[in-house]
Amino acid sequence: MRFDVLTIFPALFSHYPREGVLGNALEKGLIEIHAVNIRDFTLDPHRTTDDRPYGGGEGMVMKPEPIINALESVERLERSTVVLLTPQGERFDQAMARELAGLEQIILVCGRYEGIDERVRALCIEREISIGDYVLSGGELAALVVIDAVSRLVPGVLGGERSTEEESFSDGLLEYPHYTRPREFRGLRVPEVLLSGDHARIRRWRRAESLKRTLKRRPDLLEKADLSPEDKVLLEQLRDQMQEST
Ligand code: 9D3
Repeated sequence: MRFDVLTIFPALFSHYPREGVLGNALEKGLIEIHAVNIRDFTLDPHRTTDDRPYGGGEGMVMKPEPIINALESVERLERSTVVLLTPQGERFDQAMARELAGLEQIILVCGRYEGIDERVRALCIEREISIGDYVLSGGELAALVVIDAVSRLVPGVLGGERSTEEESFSDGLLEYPHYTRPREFRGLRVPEVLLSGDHARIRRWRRAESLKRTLKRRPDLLEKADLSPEDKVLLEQLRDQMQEST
């Protein structure tokens, strides 16, 4: 998977991806990240990337020429798409990450200021993505989020570690609680069942904890979750228990 990121802050893409899972993926050549400095594609002596909005108003708008020139400098692979990170985009989620992971190249355009000249959208942008309903200072952090989530789905990236199947959201539930040594920490003990060695019992306990957490914190996820008949019975019991305690 190849990511090309158009930004006025290319340095933001040098450190985060070099650590951890992404760092390993980069070293193995499973992913490539090319940060393209939009400022390098300005033609004026001041290297201007923004200008005042036609019609007036607050803030500045990113000029179209440097972005389009930067975009045209990027080598295009066969299966590629051009994405604009914007608060007006479609909400990014795991399903969208899976879809994007099927491509060979994702070109990510990061806006700053109030946004980009609308003609960049009209001419080049194939898809618009937002990572959620909060205000960021620009598209860069959102681009890193997309790069991280998509890279994890590239075959080979999650080598020895947990498979993608096992991860939260792949079956649509939140994860059960995790514990490691020591058995007792500041008076808090690891649940007995996890020390029992009874793997069937442990599996059932973890499933019940996942369902409990999801019901309590993210009931919206249960509608799309992958639930067995046993899960549904358990969920009904948990719902009844919640009713009793209120
Ligand atoms: C306070 C400025 N807002 C005026 C109504 C508009 C605005 C413009 C540019 C708000 C944020 C930004 C910069 N954000 C992004 O470019 C961005 C973003 C985000 O802010 N939240 C969630 N996902 C994304 S993707 C890109």
